Amino acid sequence: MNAAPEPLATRGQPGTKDLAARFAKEFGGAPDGVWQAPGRVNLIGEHTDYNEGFVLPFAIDRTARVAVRVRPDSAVRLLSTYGDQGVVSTALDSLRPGSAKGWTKYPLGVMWALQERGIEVPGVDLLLDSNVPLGAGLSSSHAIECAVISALNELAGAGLDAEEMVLATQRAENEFVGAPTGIMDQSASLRGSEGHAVFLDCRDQNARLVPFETQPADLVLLVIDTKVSHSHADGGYASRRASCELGAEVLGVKALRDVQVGDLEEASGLLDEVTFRRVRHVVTENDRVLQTVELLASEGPGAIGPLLDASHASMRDDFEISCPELDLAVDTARTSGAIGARMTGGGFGGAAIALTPAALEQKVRDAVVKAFAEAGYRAPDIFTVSPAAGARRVA
Ligand code: GAF
Repeated sequence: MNAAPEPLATRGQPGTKDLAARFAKEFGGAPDGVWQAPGRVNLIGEHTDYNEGFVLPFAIDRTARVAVRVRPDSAVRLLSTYGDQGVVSTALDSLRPGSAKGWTKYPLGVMWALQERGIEVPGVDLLLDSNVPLGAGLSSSHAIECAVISALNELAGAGLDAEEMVLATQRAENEFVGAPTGIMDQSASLRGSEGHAVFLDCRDQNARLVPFETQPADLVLLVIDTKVSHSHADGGYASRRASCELGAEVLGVKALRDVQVGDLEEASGLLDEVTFRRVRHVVTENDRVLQTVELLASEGPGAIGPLLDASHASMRDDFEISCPELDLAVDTARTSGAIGARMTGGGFGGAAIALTPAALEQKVRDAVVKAFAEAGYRAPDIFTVSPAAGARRVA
């Protein structure tokens, strides 16, 4: 019987040499290279990306890595260091939306999307390793896609820039994987930089790196993974997106990005009650992103707590994408010392973030663990993150 794989969240990651050695053992011979891409935390700006609005995510120091070697034919052989699926073999010309299963959807989706762009993708052998927790709202799937597209862009000599890679991975997610997601996650993974958040205008992909360092302010950013697993290919994400599109149509704008906080009163008379609340979340969230960027520059991270709290309340009450575990994590973190907390990512499960004075980190951790135990919830996984480098070749 196989031993159960160690949970991703607690795994160390093999060094690039170890990954290359494992590749050689599984496939025979050395890989052409090793590429890595990080997961992300979104500081603020949720469900604004597909409304052509603003987001402020950062790349984290948890990464997906791929060791890849070009083959002389059009076969693809895929293996991961976790799970027990064994080598999955397929052919490039047989890739169709819906044809792949499990984690292989992500690398194969990227290959499919590149071919759809007219890029001649070579057959490859590929070994994946990742320590981005799966289903935790930290974008484990985009980390895989961004590592793979970085590798293939180079190996195929495609010469895509970050903007084009963002669009190709979005197409892989939307059409091949079937998740109607926006462009935030892959933008953070591809454009991330140590010590910075990525301030992205999702209308034109204009990106600016914004310094975000918690240490000098004696703060830590805690991630509380509730272990409530979610998928954006389920109906909740798509139905929120549909509400936003309906709201924009009724209000006569191209996207909700074009609605300002001052327009909300008038909008309330034009929209049904639920659509209005969805619209209000997006409009106020865009405004909170802009305020966060300004406050980070003028006063530093210690000033953004109330905006994080307001963002969570808006997602809980107006957008209705939180869940009891996320609310408990956020409320407990706040009452035990965090200066601001919110769920992060698409919602319906996953993780919360809590900006916490370093001196109170243990108190917050203990309080959250205790509250989860008392509520009868699964024990959460709690760890700190800081902004890390984006996707790159590491060997
Ligand atoms: C998920 C999606 F992938 C992003 O595009 C974004 O919409 C996010 O949910 C919500 O802000 O992570």
